[in-house]
Amino acid sequence: MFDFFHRERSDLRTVDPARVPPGQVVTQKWPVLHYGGVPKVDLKTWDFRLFGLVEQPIRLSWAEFQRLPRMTIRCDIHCVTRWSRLDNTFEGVAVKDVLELASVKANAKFVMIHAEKGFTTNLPLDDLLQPNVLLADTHDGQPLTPEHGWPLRLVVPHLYFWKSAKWVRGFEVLANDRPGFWEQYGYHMRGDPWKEERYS
Ligand SMILES: Nc1nc2c(c(=O)[nH]1)N[C@H]1C(S)=C(S)[C@@H](COP(=O)(O)O)O[C@H]1N2
Ligand SMILES: [Mo]
Repeated sequence: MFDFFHRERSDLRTVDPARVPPGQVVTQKWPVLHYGGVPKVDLKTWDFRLFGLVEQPIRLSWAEFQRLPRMTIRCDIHCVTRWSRLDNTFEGVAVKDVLELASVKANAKFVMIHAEKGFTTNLPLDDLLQPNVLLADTHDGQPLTPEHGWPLRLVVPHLYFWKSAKWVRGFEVLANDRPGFWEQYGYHMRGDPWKEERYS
């Protein structure tokens, strides 16, 4: 039988089953998954844009982004392809702080995330406003590697990891939901791993 007191003391490889959503298998590695190639990014021309249903459209340079207040989260990753990676540390800027810069309009309900090379993913605004949702540039104390999204990726710990867009470049605030890249192929519009919202 599972004994979490023993695990806390000694056995880091013993996994608390309550932390693993249905249908998931825990891995110690961090797989790399994305469509297409790893984009080449130039920080001199990089920007992050907030547009759509906002009072004040915003364009942040990399230097401006670096000046925003930072925070660290510890979270588990759950990929729809059935691997989970526990205890990740990400550092970056809280998404709710970034959205506040633009002040979203009263009828805003959804956000389309835009990343390099036209990758998109959609999610409800309420999910993005959760306090531990981050625009992250480090993982476990190191700068993100290019294949994991350097210079900046979204991290939405409570949804399947395909919502956590790598190489993110902007948020488009919307009144009505619209499917992003994987969602157009049938992936779920929200993607809660605890409800196994894999496909629509
Ligand atoms: N820009 C971009 N972000 C993306 C993807 C992608 O194809 N392009 N794939 C998503 C998917 S399906 C997953 S599972 C995670 C994988 O992140 P990782 O490679 O850091 O594990 O990135 C997500 N973010
Ligand atoms: Mo994925």
